[in-house]
Amino acid sequence: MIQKKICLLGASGVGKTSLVKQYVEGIFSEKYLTTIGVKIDKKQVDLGVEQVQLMLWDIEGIDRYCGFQPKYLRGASAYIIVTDQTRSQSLVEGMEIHRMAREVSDVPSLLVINKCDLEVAWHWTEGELNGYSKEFVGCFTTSAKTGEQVDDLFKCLAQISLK
Ligand SMILES: Nc1nc2c(ncn2[C@@H]2O[C@H](COP(=O)(O)OP(=O)(O)OP(=O)(O)O)[C@@H](O)[C@H]2O)c(=O)[nH]1
Ligand SMILES: [Mg+2]
Repeated sequence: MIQKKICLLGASGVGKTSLVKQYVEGIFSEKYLTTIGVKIDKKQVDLGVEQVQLMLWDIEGIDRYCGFQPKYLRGASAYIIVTDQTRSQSLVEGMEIHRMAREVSDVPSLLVINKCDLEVAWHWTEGELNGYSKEFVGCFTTSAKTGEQVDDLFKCLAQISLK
């Protein structure tokens, strides 16, 4: 079976670990345990014509305490930039991380707007968001809590990782 490495990048607390937990284990917890370093999970995706084993690299939040570490992207077939729609700054930081990732990798990437079960508390208009989305292969609005669009997101990642 083909194995594909996928990296989850983003500011801290946006829900990277929760998205993986929801996808792999089908569970969600309100408790916040920050990731140190990286945690790797696996899940098999059935794409009909092909079975893909995703290796999900859940990387610690990139912020003023933990800088961007290009080494994590080595060998990745795709990455996602996760943002939190209740925090404007998480999109600004996400775009900055995307810029840094682009310097070392040209693999396809998706923009993820997470916590869609909560009220939108950022000031981006649809037009501005479309502008940001243009820099990615696609954009998903997810909830690690309800599971909304979580399976679709990872299925899409499996598909783009094969290209
Ligand atoms: N309501 C809601 N809460 C969420 C969602 N995703 C994550 N959370 C909460 O947000 C907090 C942070 O979630 P994590 O998944 O640990 O975030 P992270 O991006 O892995 O954080 P770091 O490892 O520190 O970078 C936790 O309290 C989660 O319960 C979501 O979709 N909806
Ligand atoms: Mg985490």
